Amino acid sequence: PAAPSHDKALGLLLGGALGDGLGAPFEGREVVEETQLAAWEAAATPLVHTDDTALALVLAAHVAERRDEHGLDRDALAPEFAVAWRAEPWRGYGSGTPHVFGLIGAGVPWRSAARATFGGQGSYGNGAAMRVAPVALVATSLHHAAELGRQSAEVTHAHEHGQNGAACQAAAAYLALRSDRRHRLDAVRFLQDLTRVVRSRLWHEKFDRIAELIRHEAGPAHAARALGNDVSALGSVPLALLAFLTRCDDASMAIRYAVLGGGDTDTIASMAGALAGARNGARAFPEAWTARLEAAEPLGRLADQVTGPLAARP
Ligand code: R7I
Ligand code: MG
Ligand code: MG
Ligand code: MG
Repeated sequence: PAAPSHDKALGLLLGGALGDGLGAPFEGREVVEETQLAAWEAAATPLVHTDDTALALVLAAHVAERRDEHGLDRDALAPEFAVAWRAEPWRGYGSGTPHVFGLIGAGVPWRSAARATFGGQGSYGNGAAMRVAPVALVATSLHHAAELGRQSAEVTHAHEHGQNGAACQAAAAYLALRSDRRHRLDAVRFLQDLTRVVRSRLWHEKFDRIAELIRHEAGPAHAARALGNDVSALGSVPLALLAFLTRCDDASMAIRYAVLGGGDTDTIASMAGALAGARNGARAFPEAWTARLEAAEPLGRLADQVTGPLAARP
């Protein structure tokens, strides 16, 4: 398939950063007041990003670099993540990931490092899902997107849920990129497609619940109770998916819905924002928001790199 349009590629990248920056002040709050969110949306201060976008930038650069191979190299990717964490450890990282990055930086192979946390089972956190959307920009099929997502997760998240979360979000980003905003998005069909690439009963149960919440036009607080809004992959990726699917034609509303769900707001809104931007394009977000993004320039260059003409190989 052809590369996605520049507007959709940029939308995916900026949407992720917008959700991160707009959600970050509310991370960990169970209740987010609409008036507080509206005030933060209308503010003019820079949207400083957290670990979510810091690592998405690394992964985006990694796949952009290998664009003509449509793949990723885990042995190179692991130290690239570790270097980014080492340079800016203050970006709000979880507890397990810095440990993994420290080991990788010390030369421990990523496969062992990723198994060294949480009693040897590895992390089921959402840290692999939160950074994964850019792999969809170079994926050649739905299955390929899920596979790239899974591979990118393996270097830090050994637990199957950490990996399933990344596969799910990567596949959803692929579907969102390929969807045409001039046509209604069929949420049931979208979830059925995800069922084919995320093969886990627990995840399928979440997909069923998402469909039901959409049918009932559930609000964010109710949805957060039904699906979870915590730092686990299984307890956050589904809410992000719902925020996108239920507000799929209004990119700003998708982010707003995700933040109002509370809990891991930067991460859930970042994942929802990437999907919303992938479907609706960068121009769907208010200019006043994107102008505040700390990472607007590097994200713009990455969108150019993945959609521009292929560089000639020596
Ligand atoms: O997955 P990870 O990078 O976390 C991402 C989150 C996002 O909200 C970011 O915005 C940032 O704030 O952090 O980091 P991990 O430390 O691997 O996982 C996150 C949390 O999930 C951990 O701190 C644990 O509380 C929990 N967790 C587990 N607890 C018990 N057993 C993850 N895996 C396990 C586990 O196997
Ligand atoms: Mg964060
Ligand atoms: Mg945090
Ligand atoms: Mg978070």
